[in-house]
Parts: sequence; C-alpha cells; structure tokens
Amino acid sequence: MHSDLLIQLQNGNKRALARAISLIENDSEGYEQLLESLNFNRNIPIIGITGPPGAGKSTLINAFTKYLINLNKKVAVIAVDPSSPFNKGSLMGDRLRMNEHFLNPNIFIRSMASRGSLGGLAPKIFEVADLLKAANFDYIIIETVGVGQSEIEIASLADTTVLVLVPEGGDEIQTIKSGIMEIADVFVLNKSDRSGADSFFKNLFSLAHNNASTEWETPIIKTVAHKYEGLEQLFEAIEKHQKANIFSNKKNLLLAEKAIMLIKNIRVKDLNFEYIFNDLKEISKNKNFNIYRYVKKYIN
Ligand SMILES: Nc1nc2c(ncn2[C@@H]2O[C@H](COP(=O)(O)OP(=O)(O)O)[C@@H](O)[C@H]2O)c(=O)[nH]1
Ligand SMILES: [Mg+2]
Repeated sequence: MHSDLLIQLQNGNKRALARAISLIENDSEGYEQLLESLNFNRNIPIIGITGPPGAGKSTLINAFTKYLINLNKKVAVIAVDPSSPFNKGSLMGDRLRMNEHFLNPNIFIRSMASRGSLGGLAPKIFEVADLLKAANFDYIIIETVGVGQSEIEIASLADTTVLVLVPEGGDEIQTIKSGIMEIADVFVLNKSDRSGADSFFKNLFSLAHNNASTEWETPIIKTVAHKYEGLEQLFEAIEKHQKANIFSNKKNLLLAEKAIMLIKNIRVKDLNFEYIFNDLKEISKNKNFNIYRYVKKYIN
C-alpha cells in the first residue's frame, strides 16, 4: 500500500504527487488501492479549457494561473498533448511560458499524452484529476486541443467547460464543429484586440443565446490573454457557473458518465492492439474469416 504517498500528497508534496501520477499512468502495483483510498470532502472545480489550436488557450491559462495565485489559490494545470508530431512546437512554447511557474509551490504543472485515443483525452485523466483533488488544490485546469473527440470528452470531465474562440474567419462562426457550441459553459472570445472582434461577439451572442429554454445563459468573456485582460471577468463567470452547477442535474449526469467510462476502461484493459493487429493480419487471410466470430472469443 502507498499510504505514505497518500499522506504526502495530501500535505501538498509535489514530488509525491508526481510519483502518484506516474504510478497511475503506468498501472503500477498498488495504484488501484491508492485510488480507492482517496477521499473527496472538498468541492474542487475542474475547469476544462478547450478550443482550436492557436486560439490562445495556453497563453490564457498562463495568465489566469497568475491571477489565481494572486488570490492565494493553489492551482494545478494539466495539458493534454496530442501525440501528433504537428504539435511539438506549440508544446515547447507552452513549456517556456509556464517555466516561471514551475518553482512556485502553489502551482503544479503536468502534461499528459493523449496516447492512442485519437484526438481524445489522456487515458488516465479522470484518475489523475481525482489525485489532484485529493492533493488539495483549489483550482484544477485542464487544457485540451480542440481536435477529434477531446472537446466532447473534456465536457464529461470538467465541472466548467470554457471554450476559447478567436475572431478569425470573420463572421463564420457557423464553421465551428457542430456539437461544440453546446458543450461550452463559458465562451471566451480571446484576441479581442483583433479587428472584427466586435462583430464576431455579436454573432456569437445571437448564436449562443437563441435557446431561451436553458437554465444557464452561457456568458461570453472577451479576453486579451497576453495582456492579462478579461481575467477577472473570466474568474467571476467560472465562479458563478460553479454555484449554478451545484443545483443542476449536470453533476449527477457527469458522475454516471464517469462511472461508465471507468468500467469500460477496466473491461478493455487486457485488449492489446498490437496483439490483435498481428493476430488479425494472419487470420483475416482466411476465406472464412468473420470478424463477429473473431471478437466473440474476447467476450465473457
Ligand atoms: N493578438 C493576440 N494574440 C494572442 C492572444 N492570446 C494569445 N495570442 C498569441 O496566439 C498564439 C497562440 O497562442 P497559444 O496560447 O499557444 O494557443 P493555443 O494553441 O490555443 O494554446 C501565440 O503567439 C500567442 O502569443 C491575444 O489575446 N491577442
Ligand atoms: Mg496550447
């Protein structure tokens, strides 16, 4: 058992936390017991920040983290790196930007690879988020690049999902992938210093607020991330959403989705892609090959 580790991480020991995360990521001995012994007596918000590449998410998180630190909050930031080679550059930029925060005892930063799950979240992100909660952070921020399924997935993990948009492409808000508008609890219109920001805002406003029946009116916060503008408004919007959230049904829905996801993960744990790939490469040459009969041997 890792009871020492648990105590250390609950006391805010960042090295213990990093070790615990690795333990979980690697399915190391005792990781299940560690998770089972966590307790959650504080209501710590998970803030998901998503949006297209280049929208300024990392810049915003960097600025917002500073803002929160000045309010004496302890902040954890998880950046979910897509394993795609195309994002290496931006990742380096993030590292440099966040560097100044690494030594601050009230900030914990970690990146996790979205291994395998195409464009999705990192495989152990739910478990890691729970570790962070146990480590007594006040704010947990998770950045995901808005590609593939990650926006949808982040909405099932985060208590408040912030969708970062930029006034690019002029009035073409309609180009936002369908299903994405709905996941936002808060819109951020970053790069509000750009021309066209006002008309983009108006369009977004009418698009976001044409559904009068919802209980939560999704606010639109204008920010200029690299100039630290709009942070207070963002903070207030998130806080307001957290309070509204407590009385909403969303928390219960999220909990059910989370349970189903964890069960699914445990059930598929022994499925090895490489093994099945090689197995199929041979078997499928057979004229009588049938994939439904093939998968049957993995069921029950
Ligand atoms: N003009 C302007 N540029 C910004 C703003 N926020 C971020 N940027 C720039 O946009 C680029 C992409 O930012 P980054 O945070 O890496 O975007 P991410 O891919 O969404 O994480 C960087 O060059 C930032 O300096 C903003 O509010 N206004
Ligand atoms: Mg980024």
